[in-house]
Amino acid sequence: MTKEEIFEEAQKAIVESDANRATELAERGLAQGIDPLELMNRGFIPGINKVGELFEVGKLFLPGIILAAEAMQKVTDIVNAALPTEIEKGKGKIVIGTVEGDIHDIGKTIVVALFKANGFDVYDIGRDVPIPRFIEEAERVGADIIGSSALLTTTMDGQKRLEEELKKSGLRDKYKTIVGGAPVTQRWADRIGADAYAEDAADGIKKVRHLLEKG
Ligand code: B1M
Repeated sequence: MTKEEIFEEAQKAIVESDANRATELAERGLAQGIDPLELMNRGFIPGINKVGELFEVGKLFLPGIILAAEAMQKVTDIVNAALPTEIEKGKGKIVIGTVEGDIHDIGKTIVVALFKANGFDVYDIGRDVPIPRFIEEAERVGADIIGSSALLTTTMDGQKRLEEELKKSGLRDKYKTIVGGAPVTQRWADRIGADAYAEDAADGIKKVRHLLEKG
């Protein structure tokens, strides 16, 4: 199969919630030497985005998204495990989680895997994480950066509360913050006072490096 055919089939497998086919394609793509991130960005992620679109227009219902998400989770695990790892570790400590009220974590898992692969110490505190917990964990591990993910317009507010809580506790200058998630934008980051916004995992690496350089 050509690279383009794999991307096309990968997208289809997610839309059809065919976990077996999706994992087979992930393995095949990696064996053919396709870059893991390209495989996600051009194959599987467009598939899950399509699922979101079908849901939005009422052509697919919640059980359908759940099945597609399960298939997506499986391929994410396979592809993440194939990310080449930097030998040099200890480039910075990052606490990351999906905010309170939000259980979407596929994107965050990709971001976490890429951060780890690039030599950062990542403390993944999971999903549906109460805002104070982000700060507690950052204090506990001596983090440099706090990252939050939000996938719902209603839960983006948690990212704003994180900024407010940091200010209230006098810790705002101690940490850099980065926000991400499908509905999140640079404009939102500016509005709430986050230090950076990342569009995707690769952009996250760029932004985090920049934040650490700035000190
Ligand atoms: Co939900 N969901 N969902 N869902 N879901 C969306 C987000 C939605 C847009 C679908 C739609 O209507 N089109 C919609 C939100 C609408 C809105 O807010 N305006 C929606 C809804 C409504 C819901 C429920 C309310 C449905 C219901 O119950 N009626 C419910 C809410 C549950 C809750 O959280 N409380 C719900 C539930 C679910 C499932 C559980 C079934 C499942 C999630 C499973 C899981 O994550 N374990 C699910 C899914 C899969 C989706 C869609 C289809 C796909 C999300 C995804 O995984 N994308 C989604 C549609 C969409 O977003 N297009 C949808 C792929 C992933 C790789 O992308 O997460 O954006 P993403 O991450 C990217 C970047 O954003 C960035 O990098 C990642 C990699 O490139 N990024 C960061 C993310 N975080 C970052 C952090 C960073 C840096 C970059 O630094 C810290």
